[in-house]
Amino acid sequence: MKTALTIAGSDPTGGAGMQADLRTFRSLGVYGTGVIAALTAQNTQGVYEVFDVPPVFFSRQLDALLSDIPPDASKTGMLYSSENIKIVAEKVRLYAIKNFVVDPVTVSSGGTPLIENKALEAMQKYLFPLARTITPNIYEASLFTGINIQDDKDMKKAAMALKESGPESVIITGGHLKERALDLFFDGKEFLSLENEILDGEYHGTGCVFSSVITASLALGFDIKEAVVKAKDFVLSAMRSAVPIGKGMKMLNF
Ligand code: PXL
Repeated sequence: MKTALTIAGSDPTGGAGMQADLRTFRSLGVYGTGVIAALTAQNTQGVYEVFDVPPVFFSRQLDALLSDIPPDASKTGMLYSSENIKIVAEKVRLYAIKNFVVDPVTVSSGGTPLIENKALEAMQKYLFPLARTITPNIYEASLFTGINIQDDKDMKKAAMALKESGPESVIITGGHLKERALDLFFDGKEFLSLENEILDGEYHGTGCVFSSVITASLALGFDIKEAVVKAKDFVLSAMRSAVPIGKGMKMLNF
């Protein structure tokens, strides 16, 4: 059986973070393993507190797991600290991790920071160059490039700028673009745009599930463009059947 590793934060609601990543891997027939980088106290209405796993223990988790189960693909989610980011970079090299997907998680849907301010630079400098692909949303792409993304032209500029940071490819997810829901893929040569109708309401965990479908698809041997198309379809259908489990945001259903 193919295996995929998620290195991410815990979201007790199950809608985002490690819990959502593992559920996504499972639903695609991939065996999921997980190393926790941070904990959150949250529900469907918001994130109330964040606790990052101490670097020494974080490192131990990765060594124990990776010396035993080499993943066919891996992804990162909420890593929180620059120390933890540097540890991930070190282990990706040490264990020759392939199909490494970086979801540069920065804030929760409600606006709570899920990364230290000073760690943004570390993420771009140490993790982006190791990545098969990175999956920022429009907000994150703006943050990393300084480009205020308003339309598809700005998205292309940001994708080109992000490619310069060293990943093999870039996927900017544009569910939050005004009036359009557009995802843009760029591999340094060609652009691929995928558009769909805007769905009303607030959904929790779309970014985590999107990057997890990409990761599981790479583990299964699909190429990156096939993985992007699968991820878009998977998230859309999970949004269409989303369920109001708690009092706040709807949860993806798949
Ligand atoms: O959706 C981004 C995200 C990632 N990881 C964790 C989260 C969230 C959003 O709340 O809680 C742990």
